[in-house]
Amino acid sequence: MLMRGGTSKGSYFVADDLPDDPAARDDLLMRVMGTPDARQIDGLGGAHPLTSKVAIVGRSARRGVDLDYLFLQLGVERPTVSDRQNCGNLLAGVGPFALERGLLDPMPGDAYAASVRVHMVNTDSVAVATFPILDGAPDYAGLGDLAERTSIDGVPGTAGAITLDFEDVAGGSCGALLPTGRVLDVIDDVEVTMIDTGMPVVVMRAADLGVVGDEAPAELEADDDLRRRLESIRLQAGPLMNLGDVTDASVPKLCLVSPPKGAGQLTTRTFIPHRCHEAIGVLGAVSVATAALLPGSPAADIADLGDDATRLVLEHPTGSFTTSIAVEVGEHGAIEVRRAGIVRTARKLMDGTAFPRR
Ligand code: NQM
Repeated sequence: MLMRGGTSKGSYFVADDLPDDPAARDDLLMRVMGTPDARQIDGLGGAHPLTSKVAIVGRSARRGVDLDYLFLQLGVERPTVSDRQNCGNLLAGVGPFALERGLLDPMPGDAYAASVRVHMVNTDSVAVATFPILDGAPDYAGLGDLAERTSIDGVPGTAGAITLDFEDVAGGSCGALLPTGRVLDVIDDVEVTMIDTGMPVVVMRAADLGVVGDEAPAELEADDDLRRRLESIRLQAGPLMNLGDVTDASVPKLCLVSPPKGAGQLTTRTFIPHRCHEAIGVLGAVSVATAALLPGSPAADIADLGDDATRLVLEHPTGSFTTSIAVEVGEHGAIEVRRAGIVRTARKLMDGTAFPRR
């Protein structure tokens, strides 16, 4: 099934329909998506990392968990399939997809919402996804009487709101919220925060890289000097973040922050890690928002925090993204992320048979 999940798009598969052997699975998926090819012309991929994504969903054997969700990022031009990052955007489609495929118990006819506990295999953490139901099926458009219709920046129109609440995401990839144990590090003379609240991100001031921070993604991508400096920082950050050699990895992401230009708390431009995101990733946003709440970080330095420090609005190239997180700094400086929640929408685009390239 082809679905839009948040501001991304991907192919969703039932785990049992794919080969068990990861190498055979990855080979099949590349042939389905048209990887490697800049245009992915011979497959279902959309020629951008945000549309070259796969979600693999199955019933979970874990107690207290309904579904297992494995996310795979497929390269576009390069023949890569990576499970080293999560995707909170595709997560929005996981519950509805599972209901469509009979991986969840049928919903009573009068149900108006379903809550599922999803084990995010990539980071071994749990998210609770709540999505609207109408006549026992996913209510993508939010047409039910009790459904809330919402719009998310980066996606035209409105749809039924899907809430995602993340539990225990901190350190899922790096082993700790702050893998170096510090809020502030310096790489190539640039002050950075290396952080992981479900997505490893290097957060730094746009001004320290010689840009304003509100440029269009295409303009930033065309800046060869900026890209070279960012890649140098990323390659050094990898081992420091316990990610090892990240030459071929899609993490860590790189986020350039600057003072808000509109009504938000912080302006962001995120490299994922080579293309500049047209918006911002879900868990990427949670990581950046967490950094903005940590005194002494470059993000906190310039964030314009309002009265409600648990609700942060991050501005991005196509609008803004609201995060709701609660961070507690203990007596000895131990930082704990108590809660992280966001709202997305998702939509079934096509359901059918894919014909992989031979
Ligand atoms: O950070 C893009 C996206 C993502 C990942 C990326 C995401 C997340 O927008 O949780 O959603 O950072 O590669 O889909």
